Amino acid sequence: MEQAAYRFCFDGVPIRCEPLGMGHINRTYQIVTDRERRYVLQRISRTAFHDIPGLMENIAAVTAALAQRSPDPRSVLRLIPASDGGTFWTDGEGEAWRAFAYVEDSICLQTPRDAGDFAQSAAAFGRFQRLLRDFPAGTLHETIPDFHNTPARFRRFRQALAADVCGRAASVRPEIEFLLSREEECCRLQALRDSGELPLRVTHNDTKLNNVLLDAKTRQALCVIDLDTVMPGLVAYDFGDAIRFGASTAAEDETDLSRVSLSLPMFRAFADAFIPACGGLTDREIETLPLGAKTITAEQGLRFLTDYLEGDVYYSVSRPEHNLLRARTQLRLVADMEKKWDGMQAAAAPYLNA
Ligand code: GN1
Ligand code: MG
Repeated sequence: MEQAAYRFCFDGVPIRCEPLGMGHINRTYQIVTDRERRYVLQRISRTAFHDIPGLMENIAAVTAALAQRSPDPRSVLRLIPASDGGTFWTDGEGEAWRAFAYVEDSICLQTPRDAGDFAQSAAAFGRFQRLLRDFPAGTLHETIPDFHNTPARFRRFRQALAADVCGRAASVRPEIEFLLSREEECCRLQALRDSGELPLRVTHNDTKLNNVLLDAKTRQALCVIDLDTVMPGLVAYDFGDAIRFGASTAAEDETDLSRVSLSLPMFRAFADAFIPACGGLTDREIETLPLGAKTITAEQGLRFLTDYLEGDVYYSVSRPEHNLLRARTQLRLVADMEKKWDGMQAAAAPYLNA
């Protein structure tokens, strides 16, 4: 990491470096230079991303398009070129590094303080999508193929189950049954995508609350970050992933499952800010937003459980059962969504045009 810190066109010489953020995939550091400039330095996960030039091309193109369409420089991530002029630098071990300007006076939340914070993240993700409406989606590389293809996620899950390389499957039977019994419903969105009933848009695909920066003073939405998974997708994915994380009453790895539930007020606050900010959604898209929340939550449970079965190779974990704990919170949330299904649908209904 020390080496990487000297390979970018920073203003000044790096004098401090410390870990930053709570991402599960890349390693992130904050760099401070002798000219008191701050930067974000990231090592991009090779486990998650197999086409790093393609990924960086996406980020360069998307940030350039956003910068053209938004006047405030703090509202868009700014890539810092490597000393050789490239968008990333590869070290002697083949690890790829990139750098961004640090967005000054910003905060990144793990939990919303109130519905206002959550609505701000909704406005930011909605705006992100609206600004990229005319972006040529076909030019984007698919950085993780089948990222939110739920049927494909179920196929991989079954493979992990059959291989059971860590001998963990027998101890998670209830979780396995829970997911398999919801497979049909959770594959519906993909069918609507395949049939063209739902339009493809440029989506972020990882819309956790901690992937938005808010202004530290005003708590207004500033900037959408973590652009690794910007790809063509369904609006329901972005809605769903945001709800799964930010409208849960507990953390993603809460150990006391009785604390995990869906907050309907938070769900409504998100829908009320997100739908208008996207603008121009079709009725079919609006109708399927609750299904997006359920599908992405179940899919996330499936992904955590798959990683648990495969021996924790994808998500960073800080204890042995971490992925299992995370999977359990997701399933608990799905079960609670089933109880609150009518309320979820009622929140989207006022936005239908017809
Ligand atoms: C990962 O990198 P981070 O922590 O923002 C993951 C998301 C998951 C999330 C679960 C590329 O996001 O898809 O929803 O963890 N990103 C990738 O917290 O797999
Ligand atoms: Mg992130």
